[in-house]
Amino acid sequence: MAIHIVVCGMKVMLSSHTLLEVIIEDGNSPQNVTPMESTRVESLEYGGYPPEANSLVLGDYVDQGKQSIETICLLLVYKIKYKENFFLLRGNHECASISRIYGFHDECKRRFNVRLWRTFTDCFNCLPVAPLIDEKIFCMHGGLSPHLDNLDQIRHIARPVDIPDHGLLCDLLWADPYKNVKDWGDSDRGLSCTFGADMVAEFLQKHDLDLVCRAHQVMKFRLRLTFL
Ligand SMILES: [Mn+2]
Repeated sequence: MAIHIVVCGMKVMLSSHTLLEVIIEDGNSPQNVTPMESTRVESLEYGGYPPEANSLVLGDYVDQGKQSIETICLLLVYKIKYKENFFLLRGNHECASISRIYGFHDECKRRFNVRLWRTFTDCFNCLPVAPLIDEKIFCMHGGLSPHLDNLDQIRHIARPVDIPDHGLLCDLLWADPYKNVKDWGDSDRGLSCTFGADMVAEFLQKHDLDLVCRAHQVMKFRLRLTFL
């Protein structure tokens, strides 16, 4: 059953673009824009479940506890059933090299088999990486990238694709904002980079956007406006 859900989910993911473009119509705005790391599926209780509420979930569905299989399967089923109301994008844990080490591989092996984990990683390689909401709000799991000059670069990332250890796709999934540092910097994570408020302001102005929205760091109160 799980394999069937994953294969179905993979097809649905590939049918959407790498740069997801979501246009808000009346009653169509995402009530949930949710990083999964801190609260996981429970966070849907704040904004509502599909199809009554629309959700955009910002990645890291696996490696976060003992029931990652249930979490990712439920989210994939929501996506399969409510394609227009429910949007998933890729977190840095939706990757073979990370989920191999941080728990998801072992969970699949213990409860089912390694083949299931491999099928999941094939599906992860198909997830979209950066939604653009109403042409004004740019989202990703990690952050901005010094390699990102034009949003077409994201549109042109072909999938299935593994997450590389440097470059645009790596930064979109791994970069972090730094409050009191300007420009681009080295990340303590050992890959990707950090970016300051000046880089966000420049990016927003250049692309005529209002907001960058990301996940990747656990927030005590679910949400923090880093650069306001
Ligand atoms: Mn993350």
